Amino acid sequence: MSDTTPKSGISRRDLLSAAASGAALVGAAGATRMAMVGGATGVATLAATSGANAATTTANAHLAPGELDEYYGFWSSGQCGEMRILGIPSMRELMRVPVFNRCSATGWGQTNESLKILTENMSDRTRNFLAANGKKVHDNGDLHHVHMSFTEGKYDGRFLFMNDKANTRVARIRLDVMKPDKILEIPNAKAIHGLRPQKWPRTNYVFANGEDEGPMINDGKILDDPSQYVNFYTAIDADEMQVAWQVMVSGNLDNTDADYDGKYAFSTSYNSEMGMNIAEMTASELDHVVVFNIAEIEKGIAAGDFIELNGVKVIDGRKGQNKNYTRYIPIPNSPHGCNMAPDKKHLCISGKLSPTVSVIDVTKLDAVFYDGAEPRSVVVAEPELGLGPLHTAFDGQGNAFTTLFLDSQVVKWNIDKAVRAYAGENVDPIITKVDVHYQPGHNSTSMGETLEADGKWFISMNKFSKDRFLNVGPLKPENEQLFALEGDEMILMHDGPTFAEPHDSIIVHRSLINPLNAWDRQDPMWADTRKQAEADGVDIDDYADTVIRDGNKVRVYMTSQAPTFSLESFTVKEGDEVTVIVTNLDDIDDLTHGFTMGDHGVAFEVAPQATASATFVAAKPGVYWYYCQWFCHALHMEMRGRMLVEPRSA
Ligand code: RUQ
Ligand code: CUA
Repeated sequence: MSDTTPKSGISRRDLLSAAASGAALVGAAGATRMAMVGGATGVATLAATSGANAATTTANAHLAPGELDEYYGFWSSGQCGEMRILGIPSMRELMRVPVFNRCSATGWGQTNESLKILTENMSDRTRNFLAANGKKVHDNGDLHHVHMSFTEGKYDGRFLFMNDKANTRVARIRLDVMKPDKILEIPNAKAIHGLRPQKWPRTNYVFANGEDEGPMINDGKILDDPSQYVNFYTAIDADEMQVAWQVMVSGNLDNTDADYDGKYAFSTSYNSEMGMNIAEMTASELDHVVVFNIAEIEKGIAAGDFIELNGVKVIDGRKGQNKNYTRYIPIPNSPHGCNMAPDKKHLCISGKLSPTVSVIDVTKLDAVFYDGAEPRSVVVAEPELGLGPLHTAFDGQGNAFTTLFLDSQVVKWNIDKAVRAYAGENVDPIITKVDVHYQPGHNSTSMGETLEADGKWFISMNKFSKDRFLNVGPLKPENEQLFALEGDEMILMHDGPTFAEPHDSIIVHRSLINPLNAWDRQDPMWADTRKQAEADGVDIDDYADTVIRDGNKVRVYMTSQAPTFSLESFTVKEGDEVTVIVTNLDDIDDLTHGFTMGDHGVAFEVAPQATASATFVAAKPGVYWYYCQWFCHALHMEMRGRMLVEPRSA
């Protein structure tokens, strides 16, 4: 890596050597800031302390073969762009659900059904950009935050929502089939990072943070003039999956959460300076939390107090806007995590570059909006917990757990005691600290972001694994550590290596999740395909072996039933655009087939009772075997057929 010297005059080497002297981290905020930048080097000094927590416990994370987990874990995957499903407490990975990525196994990003979902809410600007690059969809995503829909502060088992920071998108997954049904490109905003569903009265909105600032209209007319850059906060209509409104704000938006009253939503903001490099971005000791007043914003929209940008109604909620849409609460220092406690009252803002968590009493916000109270008057505690606090989770019994990135620890602390200490009482809010391995980011507790937080399990999602596993080369997995929560103790039960890079997770009791074993034949996923079949006079709910020629378009309808496809072969002409439509007539639990066209880069999954299709141009004359790539039967290898591509001249 080159040792570049940024404009600020601080070289990368300076930053790294500042971080290396670990003892210097405590104290001056400036030193802490540098330590964050060079955080990776700090890891080297930490010794593994495995076994330190090996206390006896009645909790059991080991499930015997065949035993089912009590909880579902829904995991983000960061730059992999998929969502993952784990069983908790076993930490077994149960499924990967492609969302923003392209998946070789399932055909996500290739089947016509998935392409529709990936492209139907895409802007023309993006469509044209992709076409110029020979593509229909982005092949990557950066999925940080997965959260479930709520009804009255509790998970309601309908949908999961998630962000794509890389390409500014939000997706929704249906929990009945565990597949995305909507993917939305967010206009105006740049890089959707924090994302949370509204908790109360239900998830009418999904709130999404735009992390990077840019020109209000980003068409190349304004480039290197940061004074004209803005950020956008987006409220998405969760039922329609369309943008409801946006608020223009000052400062980068990082993480977000909503209250349990349906009144306010919140975002941490780590670059109130609107700086363009690290020195500028971290110059000020105080950044802020933006509070969004949902009813006032709705009123403002209804009253016409908005501008329209790319088809979206945008309210101006920047600092100094002098209206009741937003308030800016000063918080030290580049705050990151934004977590609403299940006591309905306390919002915990993790200080990142400050060793503190700022606790906001949300019942005091009305006074700030309507009675001119000082913004900081809502801060009712600011316990000093350790270095690099990033995210906070809750046990539903008044306690909080905060990850300390720099200290490689998790601290359990009591919210009420922190409030009393802030008021002057001589109490220590810290209950316990445990070492984690290493550099934790997010954490989560079982049901912890809902009114049903049960305080049984805790996950620390650690960015570094170092020496925890067999060495697999320079690229190491991350490490996720599962703790049982018992009384005041946190007992380490399990290390789970994981591929790049789950940021966040939720742990949901299995009683709330009840997916199908086979698709409903009328599922909307393939509604367009069904319409085309009807036009072609083909009944896709029944045995089909029909080839329809429509100019140089050829539609090949076939069905799968272990161990055969209904078509043993079909013939097309060189240059034909071929669409293969496969319906899986098998309805037995777990009897998935697949369709792979050899040497054509075409493959997709067809689960029980599903229909799926893919389109390609038959540009290579010859004989090509297609086969089922999902092991389905003793005669699975024999489940194949031929595509004969006649040369054009013939
Ligand atoms: S962030 S490690 Cu993308 Cu949720 Cu805090
Ligand atoms: Cu069908 Cu393998």
